[in-house]
Amino acid sequence: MMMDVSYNLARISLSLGILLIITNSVASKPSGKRMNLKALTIKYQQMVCPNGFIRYETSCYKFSTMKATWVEANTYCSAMRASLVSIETPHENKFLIGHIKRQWPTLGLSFWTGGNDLASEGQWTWVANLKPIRFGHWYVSQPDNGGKGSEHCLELEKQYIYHWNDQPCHLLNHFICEIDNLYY
Ligand SMILES: [Ca+2]
Ligand SMILES: [Ca+2]
Repeated sequence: MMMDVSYNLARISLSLGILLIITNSVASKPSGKRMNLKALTIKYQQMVCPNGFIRYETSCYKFSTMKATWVEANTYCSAMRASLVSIETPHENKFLIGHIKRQWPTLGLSFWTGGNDLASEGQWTWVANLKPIRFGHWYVSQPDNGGKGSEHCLELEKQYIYHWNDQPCHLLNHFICEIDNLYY
């Protein structure tokens, strides 16, 4: 009886071993079809943004049509599997401002971004990844932590031609959500 059990276990081990060898050889030498499928999947993900979002480079953006506090805006973006926008390059900044100017040439709306120094005064980070803000497009003399030191959220300010400004987070602004890298 023990012999039988050992024999069967040995057979199972052998079968598993062969299966592993086959699996490894397939994985290490991907066929053309496998590679094409992966490339197609990535291409598809890069082409598609959810409804209401627009594409720029590797991100999708949604410009809100309503106003909210910074915290409400952040919650709204999260509900769409997005974050308040992180503006990490001059190109990205230029695209966002260009879009606002084209879409709302006369209305002049200010927009919340994900920038904030809520955790530590003067230490500006993006809410999406908590990374420090490196690139900056602040208006002259901003950030000034005005309003008796109550400005901890970063907006694109209409009065400053969409340069960056720190503003009290409880004020109502339009806002921009971003899905970065398109792997949502
Ligand atoms: Ca970004
Ligand atoms: Ca300010």
